[in-house]
Amino acid sequence: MNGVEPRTTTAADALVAGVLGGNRLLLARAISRVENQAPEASALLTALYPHSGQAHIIGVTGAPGTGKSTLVTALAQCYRAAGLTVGIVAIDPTSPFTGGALLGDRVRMRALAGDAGVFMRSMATRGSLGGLSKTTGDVVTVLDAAGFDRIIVETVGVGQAEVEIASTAHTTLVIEAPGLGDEVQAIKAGILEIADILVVNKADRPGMDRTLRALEMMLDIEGNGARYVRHHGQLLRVESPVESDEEDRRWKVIVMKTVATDNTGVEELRQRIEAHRHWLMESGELALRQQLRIANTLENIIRAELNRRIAASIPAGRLDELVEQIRRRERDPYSAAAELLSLV
Ligand SMILES: Nc1nc2c(ncn2[C@@H]2O[C@H](COP(=O)(O)OP(=O)(O)OP(=O)(O)O)[C@@H](O)[C@H]2O)c(=O)[nH]1
Ligand SMILES: [Mg+2]
Repeated sequence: MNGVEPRTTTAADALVAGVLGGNRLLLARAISRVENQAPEASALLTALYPHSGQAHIIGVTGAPGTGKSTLVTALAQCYRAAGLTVGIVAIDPTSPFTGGALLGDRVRMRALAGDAGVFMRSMATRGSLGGLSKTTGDVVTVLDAAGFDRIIVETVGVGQAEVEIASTAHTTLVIEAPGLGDEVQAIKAGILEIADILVVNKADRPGMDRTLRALEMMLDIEGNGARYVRHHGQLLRVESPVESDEEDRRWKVIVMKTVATDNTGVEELRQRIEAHRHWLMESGELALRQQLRIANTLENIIRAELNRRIAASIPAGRLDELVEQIRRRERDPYSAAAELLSLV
């Protein structure tokens, strides 16, 4: 014992009591500790974890500017009207939750900010070194333990982020908007595979029908019943792979239209999310998603700890030395990696 341990535990205890007791200031502080990976973070998470597991987690992803933050705000208002509490995590360096939003959006967000049933948090993506997924999961765990009924996680859909959100969320919404060349983008990112609900936001904008049709056509081809398979980049028809009663039990991915700025379609979207939640529970799919989430959490924790150990145990300058030796072909990267790993 060096005296550090008990002090850390006490600090964590006070935060745990605050989070469980609904103290917003302590909740905000607890989230900061987790986000900054403070010394008490893992004691905090260990104590909070048994209180988590009640919230329904909703992932919201899509290309920049499709209206995700606006839609999340509108959705949160609908949940409040339905009597449920909402935690919001926005992983977004340019988030209007922290500034940059139009005045109308800010007024709406401020209305939410004054509501004890809503808690919003923006997280920066910079300097995350691949640990963003873990930190997000940890922040969700804190909000979950704090008792929020629904937790909405917004990420900008570029590359890996949208795939990761699907392993963090129970229900994943993919947001598209007219006129962004979305049709092509959606295919490229394989975004349909992760969507439980597809949303065309900005339905008041020109080109909406075209986007809607393109998405529905792709769903017909690719999703909902797997009547086609991909083979060397081509879609091939598979003859009746699914029994009809089995087909009835499947979740049907549909395309929904919203105008987040005036709430059009947002209550319908909320109801569809709730329908998905019920389907998850009744079909047994919820257990599968929980397994996926837990496996993902465990892997993230191990990865983060290994990264920390690697960074802590490799002497400063040794990596650069090795790189130079390898460049001169005096060493090879395989034995160099083995040498470095032996230090960990
Ligand atoms: N016309 C119209 N504008 C919208 C709608 N939803 C959002 N907007 C506007 O679109 C702009 C971008 O909205 P955001 O909510 O910041 O979009 P975002 O997807 O969160 O953006 P990033 O987080 O930067 O990727 C804002 O000016 C919104 O007011 C909509 O349904 N219709
Ligand atoms: Mg946003």
